[in-house]
Amino acid sequence: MTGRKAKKSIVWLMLVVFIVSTLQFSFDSEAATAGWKQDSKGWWYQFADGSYAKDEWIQGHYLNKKGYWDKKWDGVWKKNKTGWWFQAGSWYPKNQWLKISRKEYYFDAKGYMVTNRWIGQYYVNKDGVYTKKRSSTKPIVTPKTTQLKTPTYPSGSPAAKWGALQVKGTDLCSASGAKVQLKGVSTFGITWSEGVYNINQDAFKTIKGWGGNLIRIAVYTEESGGYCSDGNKATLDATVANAVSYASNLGMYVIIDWHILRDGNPKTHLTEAKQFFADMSYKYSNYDNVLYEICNEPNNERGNVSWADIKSYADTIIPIIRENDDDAVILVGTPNYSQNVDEVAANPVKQKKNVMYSLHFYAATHGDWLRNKLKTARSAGTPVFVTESNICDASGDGWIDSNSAAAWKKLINDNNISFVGWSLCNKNEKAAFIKNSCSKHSGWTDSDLTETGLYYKKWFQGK
Ligand code: IDC
Repeated sequence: MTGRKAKKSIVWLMLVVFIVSTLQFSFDSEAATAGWKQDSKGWWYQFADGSYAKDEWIQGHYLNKKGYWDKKWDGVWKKNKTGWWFQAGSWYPKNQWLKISRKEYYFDAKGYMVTNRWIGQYYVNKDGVYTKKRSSTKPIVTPKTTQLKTPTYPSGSPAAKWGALQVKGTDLCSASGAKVQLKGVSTFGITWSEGVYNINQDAFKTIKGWGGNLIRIAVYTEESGGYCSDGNKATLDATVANAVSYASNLGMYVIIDWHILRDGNPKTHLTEAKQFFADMSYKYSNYDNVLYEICNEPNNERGNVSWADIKSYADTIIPIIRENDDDAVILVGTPNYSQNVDEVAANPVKQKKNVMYSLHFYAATHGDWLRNKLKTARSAGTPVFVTESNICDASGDGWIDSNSAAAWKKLINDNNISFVGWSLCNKNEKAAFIKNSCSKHSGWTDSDLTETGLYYKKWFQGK
């Protein structure tokens, strides 16, 4: 190497070092200066990580495939009765994905933004935003239902005020994060006329008038007329649909309850359960007021059913619901007729988001020992929802224990726990809300109600 060349290389080396260090410097400083940039070719947009926007919209401006602003495609979100679309100049997207403000949206054949649905392997949530991908193009269970449009809840109603509920810690909360207490009634089994009689708009309105904000629909599985025995599925589906629409028209929340009982093990009718929840969660994925109770009361009538068995069932059903609805509240039954909520904490379900666990009490049978399970569960971080209860004994008849009822009420109210009373019927049993002598199917006055019915009415009223 000649002297001159050596000098030259030192100069080059110094230059390289200088460039590298300024590059380093500029990368660091880029972090602080993300935003619009301009060069001789036009405007472009840089992100905090140093990368730049291309083939996407930022603040309504289209950055083309090379990353430069192309004014003629400036875009804006628009909305009509059918839904949202994105108008970019004179064009709007159809049957395609679009990246807007760093989020991926899908637009249907008519150009409307799609919500709560799988587009092939990709899922868009209720805001229309792509959130997740599954490994296969096929759903776990293909729904056989049609997805319904987002309902409009009456203004000021519970569903309009609170929106899509969420679980935070052990609490049920509104979409905006405030603690809420759902309180309501369960229909009697929709498999029977006593149940169906009181499923009508006025009946639910009467409950709402008492301060109730929740209806639970008891879909028995194995009992006579049940979904998995000799019941007519189409009729039962229609009854569920009616009940959901009445509740939704009133802006009340509604639990679709897979009422296992005699079947004991939730896996007894696993195939039907999978299809049922695929169907319901697809149909109602746009409904913020629908909750899913996946097994009423697991029990040992057909051999031991442990929490591990229930958990394994839940870990099968929850992903099926989540494929269609990524945020609905899901209620999971617990061992021994939904009593052992204290067993959950050691081994909760896999997908924990917006999952709560059911506790059922019948005050005359279940005393301090069951209240203690509730306390233990909550202190261990388990969110509990009382999806069924009564002030009488567990047979649904027998006697009423006012002291135990008062203790339950206090514990539940003190902890803002959501609860449901069993049941809205006039059957000749203590658990019924309506006197056997009353044949009205709505608009019940105090003299039409049983001791149980009056108790819950007052409870809803905050008395
Ligand atoms: C009962 C009804 C009763 C009906 C029976 C069918 O009150 O009229 O004949 O179901 O098996 C539960 C169950 C709920 C029971 C209720 C009262 O979830 O289905 O309803 N109960 O026994 N758990 C504890 C009590």
